[in-house]
Amino acid sequence: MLAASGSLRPAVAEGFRCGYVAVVGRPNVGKSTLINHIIGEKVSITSKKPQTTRNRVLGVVTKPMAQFVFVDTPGFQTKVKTQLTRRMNRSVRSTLAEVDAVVFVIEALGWRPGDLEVLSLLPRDAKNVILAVNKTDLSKNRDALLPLMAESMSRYPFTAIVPVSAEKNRQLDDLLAEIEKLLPESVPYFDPDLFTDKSPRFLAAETIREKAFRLLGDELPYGIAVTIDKWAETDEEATIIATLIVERESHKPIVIGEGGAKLREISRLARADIAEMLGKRVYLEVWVRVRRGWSDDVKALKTLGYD
Ligand SMILES: Nc1nc2c(ncn2[C@@H]2O[C@H](COP(=O)(O)OP(=O)(O)OP(=O)(O)O)[C@@H](O)[C@H]2O)c(=O)[nH]1
Ligand SMILES: [Mg+2]
Repeated sequence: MLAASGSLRPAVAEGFRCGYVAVVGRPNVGKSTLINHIIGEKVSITSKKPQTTRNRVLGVVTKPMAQFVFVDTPGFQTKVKTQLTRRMNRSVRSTLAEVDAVVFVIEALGWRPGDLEVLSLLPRDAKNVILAVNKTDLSKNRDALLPLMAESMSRYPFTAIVPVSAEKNRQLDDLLAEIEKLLPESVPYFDPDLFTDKSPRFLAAETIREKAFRLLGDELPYGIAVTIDKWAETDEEATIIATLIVERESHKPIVIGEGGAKLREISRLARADIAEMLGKRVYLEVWVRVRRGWSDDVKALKTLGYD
């Protein structure tokens, strides 16, 4: 459609809405899973372990009458204070100030002290905060949701409360409908075909980190980062060389595993996901390197992309 001024404008329906939606909550409540399942693409890695998400990741979904630009944020946490967690918390705070709507996520099993800490970051008079009560598939008794909703309203004046199961894709459309009401009328910000702002390179590095998070024991993963050292692509295949960075010499054998078994498994699973994402054959080589205390080292964080 050619506008009167002569400039090209996208043809959007009258009343089309578009806006930024922050998804916040304490670690591990299912923020990234929720965004991935709403979008239908893997834009943000997930794991059973808290503090999986480290960067702000955009996930975009375009419906007939609205475009939602989700901002996945790291789970806000107060226990471990390194330069990395400080940066993660700062990104949650700054995101809150910039968005049109906020989806605050808790688990259906009830409020926890960590949830209240995140809640205290929200302005008291905001009229754009929706509570998503996630993991409803885990609560055996659906009646327990009613008192939980009442308790939630006494804690904060949420605009709406929507029980969902991100994992089982339950009531995600209801959540979208509530969010849509909060978005301003606008042309879409992004090409409707696009679903994230992140490059395949970033997503590949994150995929390797996800497999390490999922396959390694409890303590190690927080000290893991991934760099992509080589990326060469043709139409048919991609050759990727990556390094898993650990914080201590003693971590190296744990990541490598007996006879290299652990590292091979991390590589195998990551390669399969990356091949699916790129739609081509992938040759992936993963090395392990020690960078002492990187998560508390400002310079190291910068080179690893966590600034
Ligand atoms: N049963 C169940 N598990 C879920 C649901 N949504 C997420 N999970 C699980 O909860 C865990 C944490 O999910 P994530 O999406 O990584 O959580 P997060 O809030 O992004 O975590 P951080 O990035 O660490 O803050 C994973 O093991 C998910 O599979 C759900 O609806 N039901
Ligand atoms: Mg996450």
